[in-house]
Amino acid sequence: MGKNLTEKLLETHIVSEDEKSGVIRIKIDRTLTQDATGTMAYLEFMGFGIDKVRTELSVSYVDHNTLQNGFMNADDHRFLQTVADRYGIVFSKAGNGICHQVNLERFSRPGKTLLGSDSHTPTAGGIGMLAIGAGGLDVACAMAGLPFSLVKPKVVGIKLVGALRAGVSAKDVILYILGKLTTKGGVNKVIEYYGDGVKTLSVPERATICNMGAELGATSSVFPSDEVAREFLKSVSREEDYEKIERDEDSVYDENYVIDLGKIEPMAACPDSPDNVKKVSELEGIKVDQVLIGSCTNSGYGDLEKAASVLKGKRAHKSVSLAVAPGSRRILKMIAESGIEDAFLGAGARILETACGPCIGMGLSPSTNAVSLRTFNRNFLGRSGTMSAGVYLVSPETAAASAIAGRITSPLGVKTEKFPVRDFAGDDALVFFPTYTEEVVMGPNIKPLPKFPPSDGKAEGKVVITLGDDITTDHIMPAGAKVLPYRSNIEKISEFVFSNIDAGFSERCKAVGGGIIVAGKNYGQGSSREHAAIAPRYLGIRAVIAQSFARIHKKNLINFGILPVEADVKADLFDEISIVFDKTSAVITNKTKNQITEVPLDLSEEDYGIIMAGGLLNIF
Ligand code: MIC
Ligand code: SF4
Repeated sequence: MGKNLTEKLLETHIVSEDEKSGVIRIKIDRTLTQDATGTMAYLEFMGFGIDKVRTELSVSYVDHNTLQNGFMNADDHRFLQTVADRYGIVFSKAGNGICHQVNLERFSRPGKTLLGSDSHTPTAGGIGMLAIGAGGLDVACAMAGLPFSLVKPKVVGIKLVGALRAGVSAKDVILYILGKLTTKGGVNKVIEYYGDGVKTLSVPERATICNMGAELGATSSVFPSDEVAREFLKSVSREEDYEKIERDEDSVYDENYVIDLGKIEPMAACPDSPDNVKKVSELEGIKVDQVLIGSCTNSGYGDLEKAASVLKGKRAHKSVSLAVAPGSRRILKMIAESGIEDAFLGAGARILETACGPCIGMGLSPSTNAVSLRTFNRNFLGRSGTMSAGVYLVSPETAAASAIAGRITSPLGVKTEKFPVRDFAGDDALVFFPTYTEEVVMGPNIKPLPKFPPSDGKAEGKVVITLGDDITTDHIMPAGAKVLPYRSNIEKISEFVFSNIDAGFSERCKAVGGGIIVAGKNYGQGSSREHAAIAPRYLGIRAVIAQSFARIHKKNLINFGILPVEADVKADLFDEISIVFDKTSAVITNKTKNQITEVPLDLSEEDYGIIMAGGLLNIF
């Protein structure tokens, strides 16, 4: 029997496999960081005392905190640039673009593994990379040349047949999949796309689909590297990086689905979850206040071209605030040259910086109770910066058609126009290759990493919060303009833990000396931000008891010495809990309710060692 693409990518990188725990370790060829997670990752890396990164390529991007309201973000950027130069990392300066978009254009390579301290790193699966999101500490370890451990993923095969109809795009495909599989559907799985329909999708369209595999909770998503991939690499003057990598025809999958692209309709993820998906036709008529086009999901040339061709010669409705953030400087130059920018300007759009911007709540928060249509990938409560806003995730065509009408409008059947432009390699005006001459510069907001004591096999304390299902890292550790400047200052950022849903959380933890979090299913879905683990740990959290965890967050908890326990226990605020654990099991005693629950612990040997040490940093 032949091999599927995922098996091929894993087989060339596998270092070891533990059949008992199902954990594999793989070699990481390349790494990616962005500024909001990068400062911690590099502080951690520097702590290892290694002279130079040991990967074949590591790139540090600045794209999240570009607002610079105060000296803090700018200090972070300077720190990141000097660290990059000192340790052999390529630096992509603020203004060069969103990490995943720039990576695709400038640094992607089929067949390689990529570990990134951002959950949307799998975007690069659109060109046949095995790209995985992880916490900063895991990326720091990969930069130190260590293999990455993960649960051996199951492989889901999605066969694409047919072709998309006019007005329907790749975004609608992944939204359709999210509606079916949900935000829990991809945990510890790789989603692999194959079939004749694949050929009809460009690399950026494939990248859009892989990008939102993160919202499925998937370890990664992959498309084959075929002639379409070659053409893409040629268009960015990197044809020499092409390598054909495809599944064997007789390979099989753990789960199988078939999607007829011709039957997909424009879709929208309704507030407040990417899997709350409906057909746009069911939502038509809802009044729209804001339309934002951009983010690592839909900021490529083709996305902007589709939106511009709907908007060309028309004006956005007077009650709609329309803004566009191109994904990279290269795309900004291309849209300027091809007339796309003119179409946007003529429609009354604000052109934003090439960065994450409003996707991570850095500006453009909608008004009270507003309806905001975004081509982004996440609509978690409060992420836009406005708790009462209703955020819908849509395709560029739906965004543009709705901006004109001022109401949600289906673009089905709308033909889009080509705005031809010469192939554009972009330039490296904002890319800096290491010269090994800089001294690392640390501003006053960059604080040393906190130290945590080893464990004695017990986690005790009061329940400090009880939560339901699908708690996101945006609930745990909000982002946005107020909080992001403190990503390198754990003491300060810890004041904001759960602040959007429970304003008293950090004070309560301080009053009772930390304790235990009790939650439902899929705890920690969303971002890779390890701050959602370090900051609670700093506040004294010792264990999270949840019915299930999202992959990246579970690893982050372990890395910072918080015990993740999979159990369904009923507890109330301030109940006194004691957890006594060994390698394989935990006994949870709710002393207040006089209840004892024994559960198996889903930890590898390595994870257990990390928890007992009080976190991975104590092992180095
Ligand atoms: C996000 O989209 O939530 C982010 C901001 O890109 C995060 C990383 C972070 O919190 O810095 C992610 O997706 O990992
Ligand atoms: Fe940036 Fe948004 Fe993409 Fe995260 S999801 S990397 S914040 S554009």
